[in-house]
Amino acid sequence: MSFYVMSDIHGMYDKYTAMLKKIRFSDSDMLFVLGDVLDRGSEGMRVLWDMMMFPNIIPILGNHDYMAAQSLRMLMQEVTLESLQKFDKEIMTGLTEWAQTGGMATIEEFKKLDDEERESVLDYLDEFELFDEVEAGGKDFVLVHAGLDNFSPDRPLEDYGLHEVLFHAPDYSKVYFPDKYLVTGHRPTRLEFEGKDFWNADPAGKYKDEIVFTNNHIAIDCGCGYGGRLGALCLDTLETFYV
Ligand SMILES: [Mn+2]
Repeated sequence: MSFYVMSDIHGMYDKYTAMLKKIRFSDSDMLFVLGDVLDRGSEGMRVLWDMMMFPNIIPILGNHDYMAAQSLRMLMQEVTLESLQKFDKEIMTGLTEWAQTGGMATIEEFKKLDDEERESVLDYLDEFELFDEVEAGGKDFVLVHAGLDNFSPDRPLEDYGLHEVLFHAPDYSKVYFPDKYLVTGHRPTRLEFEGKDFWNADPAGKYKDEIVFTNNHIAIDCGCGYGGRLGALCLDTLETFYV
């Protein structure tokens, strides 16, 4: 059996299924998906639906999955005087931010589900963990989508709040855990390590879009949602895979 991680699938169903094939994912393996399954690409719901069928896929929450879950629950609410009174600037800002960062693709797909499917998807999103820890191949790993903001070596992982693990990339120039690897997604490695051309897809292959190992960090977002690649890592062997 092997442990695998991938992250930031961003609705790219074909890359996700191709990756499962590539790593020969089996019932005895375990895969941690480090968030941002949804938004940007057009088939995030389809990826979620597939993940739900695997008891050995462990989902960890990303900021996009969180924003989507919050916003979709809001949109599903029946409009009443009471619901309108609760609708404030913060909620409006949340919806706008989500729409501007790829949420429309998710809404389009969500509309096509029936009521029961919508509930199943939202229930599944509620199960996503904020972090996980695993030992594989004699090494210890902390798995989180972005975080850990306001890091201190003395802080237990349970102490970090939602916003501290979802929205802020770590400082990759610093070692956080001398005896563990911190595995993160969230920021494409092309942005963090290769350049600053965040938005443009790159048909010319300017970016390598590779998993980066540095200072006991492993950054695994290979820009799948930006026209780059989906990366996966086998934790036991540290072997990398790309689609
Ligand atoms: Mn993210």
